[in-house]
This record gives sequence, structure tokens and C-alpha cells, in this order.
Amino acid sequence: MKNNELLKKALKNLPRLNEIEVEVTQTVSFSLDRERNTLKKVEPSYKEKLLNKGDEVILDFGNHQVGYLELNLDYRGSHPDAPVWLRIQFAEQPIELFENAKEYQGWISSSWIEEEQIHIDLVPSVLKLERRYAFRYVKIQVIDISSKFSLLIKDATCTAVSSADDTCLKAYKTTNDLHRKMDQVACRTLHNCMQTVFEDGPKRDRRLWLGDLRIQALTNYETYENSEMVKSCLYLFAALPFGNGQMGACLFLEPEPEVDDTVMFDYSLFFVAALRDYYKKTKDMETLVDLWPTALSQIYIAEEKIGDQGVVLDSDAMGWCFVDWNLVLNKQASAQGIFLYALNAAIELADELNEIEEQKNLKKIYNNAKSDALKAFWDDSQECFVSGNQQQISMASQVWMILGGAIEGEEARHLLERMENRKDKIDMVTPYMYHNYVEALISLGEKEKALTKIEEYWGGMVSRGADTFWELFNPDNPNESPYGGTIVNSYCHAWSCGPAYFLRKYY
Ligand code: RAM
Repeated sequence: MKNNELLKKALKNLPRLNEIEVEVTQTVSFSLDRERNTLKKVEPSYKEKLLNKGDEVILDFGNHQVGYLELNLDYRGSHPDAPVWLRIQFAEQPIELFENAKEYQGWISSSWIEEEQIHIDLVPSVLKLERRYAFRYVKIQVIDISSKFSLLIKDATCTAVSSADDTCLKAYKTTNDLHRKMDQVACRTLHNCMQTVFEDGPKRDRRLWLGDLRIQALTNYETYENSEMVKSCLYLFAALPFGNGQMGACLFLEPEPEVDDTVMFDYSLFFVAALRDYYKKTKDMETLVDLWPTALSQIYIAEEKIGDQGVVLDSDAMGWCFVDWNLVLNKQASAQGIFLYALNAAIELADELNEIEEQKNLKKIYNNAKSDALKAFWDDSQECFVSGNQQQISMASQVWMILGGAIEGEEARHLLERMENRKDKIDMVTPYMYHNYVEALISLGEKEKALTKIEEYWGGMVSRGADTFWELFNPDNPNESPYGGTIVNSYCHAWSCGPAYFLRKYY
């Protein structure tokens, strides 16, 4: 069900991409230890290396890039008498160069793995790869070549693309080196995910997701301040709902704008929160008026999921509600918390719009959903919220109940404190869920604790060599992946750009 008027408004303001030529900074090699730590060694320049069968070079582009690779190829020896056969691997993190694409058996398509095999019939020539890649390192391996000549890479460049303009990046002043570094890495993450839309990750899935958009938008307001781009993305979602009016969880822009067939209870509701954040930042009443009906219908569609007990019905379907990339996490209590959170956003917006009757009704829904949440999910003996039939205890349930306002103040602070020490809880595995945890701490006035968490968690990625923040990070499990293999994990994932938002806004 396309709304062409909204779509027109969405497409009108989509940003243009800026291009920057990036050179190789050094030629390197890596070794690996048992803990999956990689050690980098600087090698002589690739421009001096004659490449024969089995040889390889690894080019380092100095920082994470999103763009197009161009290789200027030449030869030494006899006139080329056979094609050159190359394997080209792109890596956001060095660890990807040690993973074997053939061994990956996961459920998400292996076609995301950034690896090509190419035959080059004519040398000298310029090889331009058509695909856009996300990488810092490029490994070029000669699978085969005639023994009568050697290949020489005279030059390698990347045309990097992004709609974020670093000359517009607001300055961030700090005397703390770790904070400066985390901010830089976070801004780079956002920068490289800012393409025609806010992509979730430029390696994978390269598209606009609602849950990711909420966090990207917040960080963008404190950094690149491209509110027009947020606006376009909000209009895109509003223009492309399902038949019943519900938002899809993500959408595609090409060949034609189209919503994906994935729906998530929480992601639909984040439309309301993202619109509230956008309005708070811009005071753009025209957009609010345009998008309010869509936002409001997300609340009423979510309400249909409420069962007899007054709480969101649980489901076994994978991804019915996202919350975190943890396949054993029960989402029921979190879903209720997110419903409350979105209701609060809707109540705020109704206030701005002077929708008095609507606001009254939303408040009524909120109060019922809150008291039913306490009845259904609070466990007195465990002194925390539990979720689902199995009464599962997770960090996510507590965080979302706090963000939804089901529990407040001192009580909520103690709850989080108790949870931290509980070893048997289901913990968080993504910077996305961590972001919400930090937000909960800040909302409770625990600014110092929140800062320590940011330093430990995102700082943990920095100390492991992150140029951009990752989709998944579990300090206790370097092999964390919901996909069945880390080779398809994304290491530049926008939902992890929160440090730039938190540090700039609150510290
Ligand atoms: C991941 C995507 C995106 C997220 C969804 C739910 O696969 O990359 O970041 O929003 O899952």
C-alpha cells in the first residue's frame, strides 16, 4: 500500500553522495593467535612486489571505507600469454581474512561475504570493481598466472562514498583520550552508514531499518546534524506501510522503493519514538502533522497484540519482536516495555498537536498497560521482571521496563544493580541493546555508571582495534554471531554509534 504523496516528499530530499579518493596507507600482513587476536606487520609497498602464482598482498586503506576499488595493473616479463586469475577479499576487520567462506553454513546468505574471483584477460589494464564494498583491508591473491610474466599492481585507490560531510561534523572537545577515540570511531561508523539512506551496515544489510534509524538519528543530531535525511527516512517508512497500516521493519530503495516483508512488533513502534525525537530536534510541525496518523496507527496496531492479561502476547516466531540478537532471549516483557515507551512518545506528540481526546485515550492505555505489566512480569521472590512462560530473567526485560516507565527512581536503580551481579541472567550481545541499557542508566540519573559502561563496552571494541563499531560484541564470546558464523557479521554497524550521542549530549 504505497502513499505516493508521502513517497514524493521522501524522495525529494534524499541526500547526494560525496566521493573522496583514498590511497593505500601501507602494505601489511597479519598473524593470528588462539584468542582470535590479529597482529599486524608492515611490509614493503605493494607497488614493488612482483606477483606470481600463489602470491598475495594486503592493502591497508588507513581507516574503514565504503566505496569502489580500482586497481591499475601492469606486468613484468614476457607479453601476457594467459589471463590473470585473482581472488580479492575485503575486510572491515583483519579477522575476516582468516575466515574461510567455504566453511560458512549459516542461515543468512553467504553472498554477503565480500570476496571475488576475477579473470583479467588484458594486462596492462585498469580493473574497476562494480560492487560497493565496506573495508579497511583488501587482500589480493594470485590464484593463477602464466609462468612467463609477473603481475604488478601499480596503484590501488578507493573512491569512498557517503552522504555525511566531515566538514559539517560538529566539534567535540574533551581532554579524555578514550572519549575522543570513541567519539571518532562512533562518528566514522555513522559516517560510513550514511549513504542515500541511513544504512544499518555498509557490508550487510545495506538498507534502512527502523530500529537502527532511531539510534542513527539521535547520534546524527549531535554530530552531522542532517535532519533532512532523517525526515526523508521517516517519510519513506510512512509512505510504504503494509495493508493494515503497520510499518515494515526495513525497506529497500532500489529498483523501486519497497517495504520488506519483515514486521517486528518493536520496530514498528520505534517509528513513534523516532518521530518524537525528530520533532524535538527540529520543531518541524508540517512533518509532524503529515506523519502523526501513521505514528498513531502503530500504537493501535500494537494494541491488537495485547491479550487477556493486558500484556503483549508472546510468540515463538523468530523475530516477531527484535530486542537483541540473542536467539534464546524471550521478548515478551521487553515488548511490553517498548509498548509503554512508544506510548509515552505518542502522548508527548499528542500534546504538541493539541490532540486532547487522543492524549486522554493514550494515557488510559498507558496506565492499564503499566499496571498489567507489573502484575504479569514482576516476580517478588526474584525481585526482578521475568518474561515468557519459562519466567526467563534477562537484562533486556529490566531495561525496557525501566525505559517504559513501569518502574522508576530508587527502585529501578536497585533493580539494575541487582541484575548486574546476577550470573544466571540472559545478557546483552549487541551495542544496540547496550545503547538502551545506557539510556536507562542515564534516565535514572546514573550518569557516572553509564559512562563507565560506555568506557568498558565500546572501549572494549576500541582496544580490540575497532575503526568503526560492530554489529555484535560480547566481550565473553569473540565468536558471537546469530547467523551461524562470524564471517557475515558486520563491523561497521550504525546501531552502535551511540557513544557520540551520549558523550556529546550528556558529558
Ligand atoms: C540485522 C540488521 C539490522 C537489524 C536487524 C533486526 O540483521 O543488520 O541492523 O535492525 O538485524
